Amino acid sequence: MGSVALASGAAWVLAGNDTGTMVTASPRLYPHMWSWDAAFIMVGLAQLDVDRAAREMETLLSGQWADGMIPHIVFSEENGYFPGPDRWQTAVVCEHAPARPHTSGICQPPVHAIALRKIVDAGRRRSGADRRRAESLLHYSWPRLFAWQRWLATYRDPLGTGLIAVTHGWESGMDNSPRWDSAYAAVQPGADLPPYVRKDLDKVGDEGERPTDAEYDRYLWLIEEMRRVGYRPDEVVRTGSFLVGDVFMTALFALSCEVLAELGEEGGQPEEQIAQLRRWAARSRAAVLDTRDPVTGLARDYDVRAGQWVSTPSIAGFAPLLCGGLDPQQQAEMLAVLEGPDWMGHPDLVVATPPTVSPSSPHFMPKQYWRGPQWPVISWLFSWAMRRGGMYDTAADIRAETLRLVSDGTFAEYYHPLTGAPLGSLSQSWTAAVVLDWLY
Ligand code: 9WN
Repeated sequence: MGSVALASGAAWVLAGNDTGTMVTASPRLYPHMWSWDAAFIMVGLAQLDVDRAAREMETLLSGQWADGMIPHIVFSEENGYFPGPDRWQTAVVCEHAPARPHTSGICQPPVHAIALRKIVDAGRRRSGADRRRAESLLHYSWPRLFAWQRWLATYRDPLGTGLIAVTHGWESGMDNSPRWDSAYAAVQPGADLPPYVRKDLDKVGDEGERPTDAEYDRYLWLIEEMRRVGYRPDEVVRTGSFLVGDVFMTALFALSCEVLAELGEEGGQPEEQIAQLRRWAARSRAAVLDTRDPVTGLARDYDVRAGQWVSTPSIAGFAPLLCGGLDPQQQAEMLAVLEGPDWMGHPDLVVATPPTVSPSSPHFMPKQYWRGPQWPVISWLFSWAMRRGGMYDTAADIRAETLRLVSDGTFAEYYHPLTGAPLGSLSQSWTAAVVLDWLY
């Protein structure tokens, strides 16, 4: 499929998934708004329609909790996803959760400042109404995104080092990555876990593309633990069975603090808050660099409950390339590993984009969700951050190769790295959105 057809196909996917106030993450599997999906969707919408992109941000922020957390799901009126509002019961047990819209009680990676950057830039490139809309969105969103970053810095830095922790694998956005296997192995679902029925399995081509039932029991048990402590962020961190310093999330936190600080300078926001964002960014960037494995040089997560590093290699190992901070020599070395034969340069890959797990690893499962497939949205994120960090060649290569991967026009959630077959949900909004950004 050529670029024009691909761009119209991508716009068609976003229009098809648009309920009017939200573009759902996908038509059947995910009929709601997911926090980090929404940010990438805004990046695509900004190219098409600044006002529509701005409304997407407003819908997301309508679900923001009173304490600043942006929840990982803002629910639509659809009933096709489990766990839905009845299971989460956030507004029933937590005073910070809005009564409407219904929301989940955990968060996802903070990439929203990037979306705001894209909408503001798109508005400024145009004139009149678009420019005014973007400036007023900046004014409206900035304090809210600041509150979101502050929530993470306040509640999710249990070690006090700037390494941002997740309390559920879903918060990382990489639900069943082998990064979380050891931490999940220690989660013992209680005998009183209320029964449930999954709704995801009949919506993908093959059940083997989704997490297992044993994994789901743990996902649901962690939510049950949180519900029982009223989703109070300090209690969740103090008592939950799962607490891992997530190096990928931390890098995105640092990156977003910088981007938000820049937007704040342009938009005349309070100097003290801008300075605070820069301090958080510096601290978390340093925390990312401190996680590097002395042998492989790759960044690692830290299991706070077990008190140990998680050395399982995954795409998250390259987190320093997202937030910067490496010296030129170290950066060149890390890029060489990423582009080398264990990762993007692996001879069996159909396209040279980062797989979520190295095909050389014993953990590699080529069609299983976050255990090996290539995710176009992750490629976009690396490419965007690399351009920002001056790694132009790799950024351009990743863009070109991902566009080759998605030229089948299915806009799949993820792709089989050894065959290029589309996997998971088709017509996935964030895949369409990042393609649009690349083609405009
Ligand atoms: C749970 C929506 C989301 C993405 C995540 C991806 C997947 C949900 C699920 O779908 O997670 O949050 O039910 O599998 O892992 O990154 O935001 O696209």
